[in-house]
Amino acid sequence: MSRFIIVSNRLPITVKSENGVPMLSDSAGGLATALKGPHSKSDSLWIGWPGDISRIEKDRIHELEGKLSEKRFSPVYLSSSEVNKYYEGFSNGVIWPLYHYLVDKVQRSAWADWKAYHEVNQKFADIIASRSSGSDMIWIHDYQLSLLPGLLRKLLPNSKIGFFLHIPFPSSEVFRILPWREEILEGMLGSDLIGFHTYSYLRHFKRAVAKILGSDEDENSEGICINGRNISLGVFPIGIDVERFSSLARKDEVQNEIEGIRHENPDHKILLGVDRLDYTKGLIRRLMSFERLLEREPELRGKVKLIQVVVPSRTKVDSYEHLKKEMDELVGRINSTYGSIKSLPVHYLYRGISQEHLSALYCAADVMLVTPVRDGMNLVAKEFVASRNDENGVLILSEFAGAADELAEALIVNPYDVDRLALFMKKAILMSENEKTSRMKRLRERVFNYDAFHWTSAFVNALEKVAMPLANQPLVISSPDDFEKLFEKIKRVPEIHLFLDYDGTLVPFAETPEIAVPDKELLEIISALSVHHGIDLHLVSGRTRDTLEKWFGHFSLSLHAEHGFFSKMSPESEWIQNHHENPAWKAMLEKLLDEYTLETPGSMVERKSGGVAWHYRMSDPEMGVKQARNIRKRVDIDFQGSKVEMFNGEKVLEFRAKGVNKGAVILKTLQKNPGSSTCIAIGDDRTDEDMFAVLPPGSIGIHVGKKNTRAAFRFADIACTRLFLRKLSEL
Ligand code: ADQ
Repeated sequence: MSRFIIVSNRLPITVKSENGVPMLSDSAGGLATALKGPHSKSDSLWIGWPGDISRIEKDRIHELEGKLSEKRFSPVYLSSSEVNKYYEGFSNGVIWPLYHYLVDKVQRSAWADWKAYHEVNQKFADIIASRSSGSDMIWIHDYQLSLLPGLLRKLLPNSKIGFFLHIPFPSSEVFRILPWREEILEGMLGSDLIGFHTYSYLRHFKRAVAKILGSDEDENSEGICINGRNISLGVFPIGIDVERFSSLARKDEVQNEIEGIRHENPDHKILLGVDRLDYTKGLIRRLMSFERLLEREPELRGKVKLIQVVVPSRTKVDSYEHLKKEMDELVGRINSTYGSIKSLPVHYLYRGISQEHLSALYCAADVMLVTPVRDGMNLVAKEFVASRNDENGVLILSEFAGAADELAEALIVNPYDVDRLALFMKKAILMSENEKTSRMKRLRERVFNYDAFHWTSAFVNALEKVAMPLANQPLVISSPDDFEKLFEKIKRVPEIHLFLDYDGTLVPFAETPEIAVPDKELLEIISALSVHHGIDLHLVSGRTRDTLEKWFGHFSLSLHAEHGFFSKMSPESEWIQNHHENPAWKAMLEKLLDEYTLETPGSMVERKSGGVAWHYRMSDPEMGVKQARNIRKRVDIDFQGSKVEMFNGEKVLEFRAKGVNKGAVILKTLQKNPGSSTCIAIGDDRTDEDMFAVLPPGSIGIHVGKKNTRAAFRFADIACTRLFLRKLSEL
């Protein structure tokens, strides 16, 4: 029976030991609240690390497991060394700062913890696989587990896997600093659906995949097609439990506390900051801006107060310790410069506080400061808005928080601009009641409509809808044992027609077409195939006659140049032109392509007799795709009615006379040989699909690589093609 499985680094509970007896308390974190709904379904399971359990007596572990199992939690135990390396090291010392664009905060020592990161992700995969029925819906959370979808896909090919990244996905320019960028992208791409808080994180991810893994960037599609799989991408901004914050604010004890705070500060405007201690939260610049405000606006001294609550976090990491020291010093400096015997301008609490106290502070504040230098979303901003049933209070929000995409009615600020932030503080303090209410009303509408439950159901619904992986996918052929199955199909046939594409099928793509010369191994294979009595060998390529002649003219085989525009059936025969119109459009088209080549660094025009190709393999991937699209649009308009056909190959736009295609080569061969109709066609790109489309029954179509294809079989790479051909030549 399939079930719903949630996976996060931490389980949403804290394990305590009371005289050695394990006790569980629920955590009130945003993720725990948001996922309460799906986890309350009777058959769901939540898998994660239960935290440090070293204080639980050994013979009481089964008791802990019983309590966890009652809540349908399944533990992944981590040793202290694993926690140090996988969690504090690689996750928080490398990925966290890098994804928040704080490259100088990346811990060099944690670089070595990649291995542990990989191992713990594998440990999660093994445990999930052991608990899964094989066809579950699995939702994995966050950057600590970015390899998990890929590792799990190998163990559970038929499960639906979703992944949500709670932190930003940075620009590919920053992401590609990571030496393990391929592994991380491939890990995430094991999912069927990947969710981000904002559209720009999604774009950055898509760009990184195009740039690093070399997939074509299709701007019209919200997904990615790679490794023969379609992966959906989506924007799902996380929300909060709005009812909880709104009703907390109505509670008597909270109302009393609000009164108390106002009573103690009768003539003060209160600015509030509530953050985890983290260098991403912009704490130092926020304090500097507040200092600047007091410096510039003497009349506000003694009339404004900043309450800054900071919850300790990652206390063992050096940069956090350093930040704490810097905070202490800055608070000391501001208070000693602008404080008086009666009051201090900064009221600084370094501890976590209860949600009731938090609620009272949110309601008592005149101005809420949420000014991270980078933040995936930021829930504090939404908690503040949900708490303000009085439709009062001003939110100052960093443009670098994901929340800024949604909360446009806040005062949006660049947190690096200390002067401007100080100006915004003043503007917020002096804002009219009318403006405050009208802004807050609209903020509340957004926060209430897109709450935690909306977020969860949007993601789960999207995951339910994504296509089941592997359905109708070609069978992957990877070993000599697999080859045997193919050979079984053709062993009794006296002759097979073998059609081979060249670039991407027999040799890897080179930076420019001239470089991809056949090597010794390939020439040996071609030679063996060409003298085999049961094989009628055809090379069908987009290359020119001259090139094919130079490389393969001496073999006993048929050459088809320019996708079948020309053919040469044996070393002794002449080239024949299969299509006879004079391509009048060609000169005009070459002129147009030359113009685009000048504008597009890295691109080039390949001139052929019957057509022309525009290559953009060496161009910036995004620019290449964009320019190819522009060329297509121009050709659609300017060449309407002419006999030119255009199509996209592998980073190349091909133009040729209508009716010329590789499929026609197969049809012509079969016409000439009415008695034998078994074919094998092997190719890697769009032009080879024309061959697969016309293969007669009993034939074998093989796609090389990771794209979507109509071929029934798939080889992972060129090495596999070569091994197959060698074995075929030995049959
Ligand atoms: P965090 O970086 O932890 O989360 P955030 O979204 O601000 O950041 O959530 C912090 C939570 O801690 C809030 O619920 C807040 O109430 C609570 N909190 C903060 N200070 C506190 C204090 N002093 N006492 C008690 N509670 C306190 C990551 C990403 C975010 C993303 C979330 C959810 O970094 O960008 O919004 O995940 O996806």
